Amino acid sequence: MKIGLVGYSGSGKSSLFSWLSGVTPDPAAVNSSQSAMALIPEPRLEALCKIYKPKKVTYASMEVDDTPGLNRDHVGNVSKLAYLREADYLVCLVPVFNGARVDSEMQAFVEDMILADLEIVVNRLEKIDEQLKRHLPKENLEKLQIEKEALVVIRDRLESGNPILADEMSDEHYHATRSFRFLTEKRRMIFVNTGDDEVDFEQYQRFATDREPVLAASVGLELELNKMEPEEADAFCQEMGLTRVGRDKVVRTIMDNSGQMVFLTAGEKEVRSWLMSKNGTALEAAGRIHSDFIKKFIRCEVMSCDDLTRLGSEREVKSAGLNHRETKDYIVKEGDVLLFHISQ
Ligand SMILES: Nc1nc2c(ncn2[C@@H]2O[C@H](COP(=O)(O)OP(=O)(O)OP(=O)(O)O)[C@@H](O)[C@H]2O)c(=O)[nH]1
Ligand SMILES: [Mg+2]
Repeated sequence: MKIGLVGYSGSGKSSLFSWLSGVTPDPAAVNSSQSAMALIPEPRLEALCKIYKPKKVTYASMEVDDTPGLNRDHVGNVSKLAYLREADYLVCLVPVFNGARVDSEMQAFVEDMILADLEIVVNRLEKIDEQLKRHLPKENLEKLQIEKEALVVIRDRLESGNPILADEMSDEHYHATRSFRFLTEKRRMIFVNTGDDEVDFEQYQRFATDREPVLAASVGLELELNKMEPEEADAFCQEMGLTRVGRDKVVRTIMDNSGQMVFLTAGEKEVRSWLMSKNGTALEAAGRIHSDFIKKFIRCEVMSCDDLTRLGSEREVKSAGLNHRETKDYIVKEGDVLLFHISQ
């Protein structure tokens, strides 16, 4: 899953990208998108290591994409937003540290996304109309007509200033248009980039809705503190009266809001955390490890990481009857430790 960082110029996207991934964006590539992996903090891995003493420990990571800054005068934003088509989830930065207002910034941003989607819809409708003038096989004709019907509904919504809502579309219309990967249809959150001296991060929750959760942190301050030793950073904050949100909370909130969760695998060779979609099945989890596992899946054994670390060994979990065998349809829970049985 790709997390697209988006916002107007100077909103702190590249700073957030560096802070989360530890990678400095290439200044020569500021006009396109750049991606890097951000490790997901996972204290439970340390607890599992004490039990298994593995040769290797691997943390799950999520892909974050830095994208070109949008212009406040809207010029050129349609092509800049094209870099976000591939993103699965949008983190929209609002630079409160330089005076931006959350509501007006988000309104402008949605307007830019509407314009970008509208351009795609209008161009495609023109092409469809040209094709419809030709003689087409019945099957192709019907397909094009359904696509046109769906795009007209979408165009009308966008022209009246409303984003596309996938859950309001019929299945037929959704399938006919989902390959466009409309920006206004993507799930998103607001990232309020506060001033360094912010102490009340919770106040920004008043802008949160079900569709747009809010997270606030001072990216500039966090990036600076990141360069220090942890004790030094704490002492500095205390002395200056500064409050930090911390990378762990930010990464896990983005992970959670984007609909992802962690499952674990553990053995003497490797202890590892993995990301998967919330409410995903054991088969999907197996596919995260190796695509071959999907075909070869027989069953999986499940323990909760909490039980395992509390009781101290697999044997204890088993003798307490707390492990269970599951089929491919099992809905994986956050923090499950999974062992897959696959055919040879
Ligand atoms: N005071 C303060 N400055 C910040 C913060 N975040 C970013 N900045 C500064 O704002 C400027 C722009 O930050 P970037 O991270 O490059 O912003 P961007 O969104 O990538 O900008 P573009 O790539 O031009 O769109 C830099 O000088 C940062 O040091 C913050 O939280 N507080
Ligand atoms: Mg940048």
